[in-house]
Parts: sequence; C-alpha cells; structure tokens
Amino acid sequence: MATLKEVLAQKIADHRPRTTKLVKEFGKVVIDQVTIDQCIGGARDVRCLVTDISYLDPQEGIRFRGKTIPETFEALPKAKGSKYPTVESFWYFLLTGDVPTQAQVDAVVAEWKTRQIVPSYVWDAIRALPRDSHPMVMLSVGILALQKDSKFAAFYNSGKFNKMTAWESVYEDASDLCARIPIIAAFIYNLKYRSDFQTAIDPNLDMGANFAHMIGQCEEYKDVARMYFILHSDHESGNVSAHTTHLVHSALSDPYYAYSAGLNGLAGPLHGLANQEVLDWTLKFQEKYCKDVEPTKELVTKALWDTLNAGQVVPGYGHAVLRKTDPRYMSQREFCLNTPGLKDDKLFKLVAMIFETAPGVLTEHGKAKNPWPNVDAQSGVIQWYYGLREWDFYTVLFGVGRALGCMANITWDRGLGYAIERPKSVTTAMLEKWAAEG
Ligand code: CMX
Repeated sequence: MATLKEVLAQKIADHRPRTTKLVKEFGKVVIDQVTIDQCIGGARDVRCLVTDISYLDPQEGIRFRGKTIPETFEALPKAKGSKYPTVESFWYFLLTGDVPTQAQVDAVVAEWKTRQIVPSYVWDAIRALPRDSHPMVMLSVGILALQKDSKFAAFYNSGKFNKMTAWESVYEDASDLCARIPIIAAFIYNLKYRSDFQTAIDPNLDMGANFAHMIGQCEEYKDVARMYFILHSDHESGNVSAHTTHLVHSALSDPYYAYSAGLNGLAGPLHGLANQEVLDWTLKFQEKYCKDVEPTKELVTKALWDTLNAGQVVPGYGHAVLRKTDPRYMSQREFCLNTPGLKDDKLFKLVAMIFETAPGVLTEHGKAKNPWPNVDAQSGVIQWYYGLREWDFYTVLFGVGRALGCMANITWDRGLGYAIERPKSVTTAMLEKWAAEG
C-alpha cells in the first residue's frame, strides 16, 4: 500500500502541468476587475487566490474537495464505534482529494502517533508566559517554539534546496504540526484550567479521541472533538487565518512561522475569537435580562438592538462571503438536536431562540450583508454543555482544527511552486485621480 506521502507525490506531479499550462498559455486571461470600494474595503470578493482544498459558495457554503459537510461525513471511514470520521481520515482526504480506505486511515493514525511527541522546550516556553495570558498567545508561542526543529528550514539551509522537492519537507512539518497541535492545546487547557494536571497521550486513540482523553473529557466528547476539528478546518483561502498562513509561507517562512502568524489572525474578534464572544454575549444577556424570568423573543430582540445601538457587532452573525446560514452552524445544530441532554439544554434553547430572532433584527438594522449565523454562533454552547466552560479556550479549539486546512494548503502551495505574495498598493491621490476620470 502506498503511503499518504507517496500518494500525494503522485497527485502533485500530475497536477503541476495544469498550473504550468495556465500560467504559460493563459496567464493574461482576465478573471476579475478591482473597484475602489474593494481596494479600500478589504479586497472583498477579489478573485486572486487559488486553492483546490475547499471552495466556499455564498449560497451553498463550504465544500471540502468538492463534497458538502454531510457528504464528507458520510463518505469518510468512521472512527471505531462512532458516527464521525477520524480527523486523520479527513487529513488524508484534504491533502489528496481521495476518500481513504480503512487501512490508509490506520496508517495515518499510526504515523501521527510517531509525530506526536512535543519537545520539552515547548512546555518551557509556554510555562514562561504569565498564567493569565490568553490561551491563543500560549498556542501561538507553542507553535512558534517548534520552529527550531523545522525540517523545511533545515532543508532550505542545507545548501541542497530544490523547488521541485521542497514540498516534501513542508509535508513533514505540516504533519508534525497537525499531530502535535492537539497535544499542545491539551497542555494549555490543563495548565490553565486543571491546576496543571497533565494527562499522558493514550497511544491507542485517534487524534480527536486522544484530545478528549487528555483534557479529562467524557466518552461522548470524543465525537465532539472529531466533529469540531473537521468543521473548523478550512474555509477556502481568503479568510484571515488561512490567508495569513499562505502569505507568510509564500516568503518561504516554514510552516511553524506561518501557522503561528495564522493563529494570531484567528485570535481577532471578527474572526475566530467570535466564538468566545458569542458565549460572553449570551451569558451576559441571561444575567442582565433573565435573572428571574424565562428568555423570550422580545427580550432577545431588545438585547440585540442594545448591542447594535451601542455600535457593536452581534457576534456569530454575518459573513464576508456567505449569504445564508453557515452549514457548519447547521451541522453543529443537528448534533445538538440529536443529543438527548443537549437538545433540552437551557443554553442551547436560548441559542436557538437567538437564531430565530437575530436575522430579522439584523435585516431591519440594514447594515450586515448577511444576517444569518456563522460557525461561531453554535460552537460554544456544545463545549459549555460538556463542561468546557472556560470560553477563552474556544478559539484554541478552532485553531487546532484550522491547522488541518492551513497545513494542507501550504503543502500544495509548495508542491505547485506558488510565488511569494506581493499585491500592489496605490495611494489615495491615485484613487482620487482615477475616480475623477471615471
Ligand atoms: N452585527 C452588526 N453589524 C454587522 C454584523 C453583525 N453581526 N455583520 C456585519 N455588520 C456590519 C459591518 O460591521 C459593516 O458595518 P460598517 O459599514 O459600519 O463597517 C456592515 O455591516 C457591512 O458588513 P458586511 O459587508 O456585511 O460584513 P464584512 O464582510 O465587512 O464582515 C464579518 C464580515 C464576519 C467580520 C461581520 O459580519 C462581523 O463582524 N460579524 C460578527 C463577528 C463574527 O461573527 N465573526 C466570525 C466570522 C466567522 C469566522 O471567521 O470565524
């Protein structure tokens, strides 16, 4: 049986002529134009990135390697005794576009076991931070500390650097990073919230199950971890975390530099941090409006308007690309509805009530182009239900999942020899001149 790396080598070799032909024969074909509002407004919708790992349709939502979320969950081999696939099988799928066999999945699970050991200097670096540092700082520092032993950096410095084979050492770092990031996340969780009670890796468990084990979670949470990491993995390449990782790696900074930077972007409240903001908003709502009464749609409406009138965004709602409810939201909602205790959970019911109310309020408010919920509106309540209530940790969970997409993308970036990214800037005076010229 060919290894994942061997399968990938063949895929990259087969793909290269497509990219070369497009650049050489069709390089000057126009695929988009740029307007002044896009230039000032965050390059929204400008088509200037390429990835085959996932595609985000504004109406339909994400497809991983051409498959919707339900199709992905359906197609991939499941973890033993579970309705959900292992993260390792999803990694194989993201990298190659092929649904792996059980034997291929087992091989990746075994391979990640050999990659999971985190050097002690990573623990020292994290421990050196103030204990009340945000867990995203700890995660970013932990990933950056791993840079010392980057195989890509070593290859670059070896004097034998070769553009055709450079992807192989990116693949090595990327696989190490994906295997280690849940171990580092568990360490941070235990350090901050379990009085430094550290649990050893269970060599018999897949990535998601082992994460649940290491943070002292119950059996059911193993599926929560698998689902969560897969759902948060990739959302094509223009979002802040994926784009940052791609941009930094385009300078041939190794995967550790690149993903540490990507995590810093994920930590922004308009991006990954929104999931902790959602919990914060919802609990404050309960505290302020529902101390003695049951939440109602009227009270939720009032709280939403209070937020908007205070000039704040409603966390978990809106999206730069999507124009309908995020299928990642729906997938997690379905998990809640199919989980007996969770279905009747007070907080889930409140989140469901916000789902019924917020789109109407945001539409009336008239600013957000998309009044529907995104992934972050639903993810925190599941963690809360399972007792993971330290919500400043929620973006770390996002970061563990997002590593899969970012690492798959930069492995392919190197495989296809994508250039250093360097868009051109203009001055305001130039824009004014072009505006006057019509
Ligand atoms: N609540 C209030 N106002 C909102 C809003 C929301 N949820 N979403 C958008 N708006 C506002 C914007 O702030 C903007 O206002 P200004 O014109 O005053 O600047 C206006 O509506 C137009 O914005 P947009 O084109 O609809 O949205 P953007 O592409 O600029 O931004 C996003 C997208 C996600 C940053 C924005 O919808 C938002 O801030 N949402 C809340 C935070 C959130 O949930 N982020 C997580 C996104 C998913 C993720 O990356 O994890």
